[in-house]
Amino acid sequence: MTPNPSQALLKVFQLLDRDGGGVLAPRELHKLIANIPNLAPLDHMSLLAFLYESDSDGDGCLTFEELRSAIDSDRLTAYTDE
Ligand SMILES: [Ca+2]
Repeated sequence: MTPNPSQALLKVFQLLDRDGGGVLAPRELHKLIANIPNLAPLDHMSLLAFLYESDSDGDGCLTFEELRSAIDSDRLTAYTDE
């Protein structure tokens, strides 16, 4: 059985969202990306660019929905693919 990537992502998201605020700050996002299997680590500038592009409400943090739609649209792999 293949785990649902969305479920796995939600699990990591909740682990890292320590205050339960429902959003990830850039530092937390960095840890999350480091925990996604088969994904190359993202350097800081790429991470910030990804965050900026994915942050649809512009609050500087990513909600799970913002993150999931970014990953669903393969925007993240565009940053990690060489
Ligand atoms: Ca946001």
